[in-house]
Amino acid sequence: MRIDVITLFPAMFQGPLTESILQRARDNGLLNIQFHDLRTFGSGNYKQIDDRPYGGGAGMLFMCEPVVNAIEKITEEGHKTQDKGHRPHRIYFSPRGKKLKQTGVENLAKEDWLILLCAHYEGIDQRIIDGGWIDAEVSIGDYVLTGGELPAMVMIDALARHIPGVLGKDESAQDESFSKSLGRKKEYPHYTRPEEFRGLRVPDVLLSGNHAEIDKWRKGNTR
Ligand code: 4GX
Repeated sequence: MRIDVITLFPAMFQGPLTESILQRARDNGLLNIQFHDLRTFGSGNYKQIDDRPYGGGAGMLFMCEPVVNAIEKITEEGHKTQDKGHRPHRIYFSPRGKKLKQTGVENLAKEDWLILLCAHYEGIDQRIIDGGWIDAEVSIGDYVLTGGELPAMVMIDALARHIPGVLGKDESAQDESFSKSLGRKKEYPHYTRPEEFRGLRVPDVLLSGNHAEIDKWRKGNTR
């Protein structure tokens, strides 16, 4: 999967996306993430990308021109290596968006090209959405963050796990929380050695070796 991220702060993505499973996926060519600094699409000596809202009020908004130029340039560049019928799925992160759920993550993992727009301040000029440059407005939860960068990282992390080959055998996404096999419920509790810790025992059934009973116990202990 190719993911193009539009952000004013590409350095924020260093760390979360350069360790462990995600870095391994990038090294293996399963995940190709490119960052695009919105500032480079700004106009004038100051490379302006934001302005004050019409009607007044606090905060600044990303302007139409730099954002649309960024989306169009990324799309055109992509068409040099992929055919033109190939369209990126363009996502904008906002608390107004549709709540991200595991089923949505699984569907997104089927895409092979995403553009993620990370806004700061009060968001973006609505005409970027109304004009058809955004396919989906997504929220990661009902709270307000300082920008769309953390939501982008959360989405990339959640969907990378569903790209075939990203998880190893021991990291399978099969029986985990919200999976189809667990009826979209939250996972059962887990225990490891020792059998007793400060008087707290591991449930007997898990030590029994009876896999039918263990399965029954696990299915009965989801939430
Ligand atoms: N889930 N943020 C977007 C800018 C903004 C402000 C107001 C629209 C209206 C968020 C979230 C989130 C912070 C990203 C504000 N956009 N994004 N940003 N919760 O809080 O996705």
